[in-house]
Amino acid sequence: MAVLDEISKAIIEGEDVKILTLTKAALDASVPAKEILDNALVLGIQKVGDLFERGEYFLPELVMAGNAMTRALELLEPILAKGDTPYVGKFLIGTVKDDVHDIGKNIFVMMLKGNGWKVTDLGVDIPPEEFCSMIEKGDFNVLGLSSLLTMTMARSAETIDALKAGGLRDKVKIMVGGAPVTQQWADKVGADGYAADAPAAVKVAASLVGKS
Ligand code: B12
Repeated sequence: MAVLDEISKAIIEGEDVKILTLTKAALDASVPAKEILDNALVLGIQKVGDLFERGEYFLPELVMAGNAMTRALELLEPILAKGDTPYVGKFLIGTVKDDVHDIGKNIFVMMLKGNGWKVTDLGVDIPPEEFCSMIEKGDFNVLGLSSLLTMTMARSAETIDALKAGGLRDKVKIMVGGAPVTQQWADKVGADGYAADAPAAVKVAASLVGKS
C-alpha cells in the first residue's frame, strides 16, 4: 500500500512532521492502526537499524528516525491502548539503567493496556533500586525489564539480583525483553518469561498470571 511505504520512508528519512500528516491520512482512510505499526513503522525503524549497522547511517540519523517513530506512535497510542478486555493485572515496566531505548517498550505498553493490564511505566534508564522500591511499595503482578543494548542486558540481571537480595523476588513475576535478549538468556538470569515481540509478550504475560 502506497501510504504505508511513504510512512516507512518518513521514518527512514527522519521526517517527524511529515510522518504525522501521513499517519493521520492513513487512519482517516481506515487503515488499521496495527497494520500501520507492523507494516510501516516497525519496518522503517528496522531498516534504519540495518543502515546504522552497515555504517551508512550515524547517530544523528538514528535520533531523527527515533523521534519520527515516537511521534507516529503517539497518534496510534489511543487506538492501540483501547480495548474491552476484562482486567488482567498490574504490570510495572521500564528500560534498564544506561539504556534510553523505549520505542519497543512503548509498543508493548500500548498492547498491554489494550489487553486488560493496568500499566505503570517508569520510563528509561531506571536503576535496580528504583525497580526494587516500586515492587516493595506496590502490588504488581509482573515486572518487565527492557534492554536494547548487549551491554545493558546485564542491568536486567543486576535488577533481578537486587530483587533477590531485598527478599522481593517472589513478590512478582519477571519478564525480560528487547532486541538482543533471548529465551536462553532469560533462563540464565532466572526470569519467568520472555518474548521476542509485543504480541507474543502480551500472551506470555497473561499466562504468568494464569489468564491465558
Ligand atoms: C531507534 C534506535 C535508537 C534511538 C532510540 C530512540 C528511542 N526513543 O527508543 C537512539 C538514537 C536514542 C539510539 C541510541 C543508541 N543506540 Co540504538 N538503535 C535504535 C534502533 C535503530 C531501533 C530500536 C527500535 O526501536 N526497534 C523497534 C522496536 C519495535 O523493536 P524492539 O525495541 O526490539 O522492541 C520489540 C521487542 O524487542 C519487544 N520488547 C521490547 N522491550 C521489551 C520488554 C519486555 C519485558 C518484553 C517481554 C518484550 C520487549 O517488544 C517490542 C515490540 O515488538 C536499533 C536497531 C535495531 N535493529 O533494533 C538501534 C540499536 C539498538 N542501537 C544500538 C546502539 C549501538 C546505540 C548507541 C550506543 C549508539 C551510539 N553510538 O551512541 C546509543 C545508545 C544510547 C543508550 N545509552 O541507550 C545498537 C545496539 C547494539 C547492541 N547489540 O548492543 C542497535 C542494535 C543498532 C545496531 N544495529 O548497531 N538508538
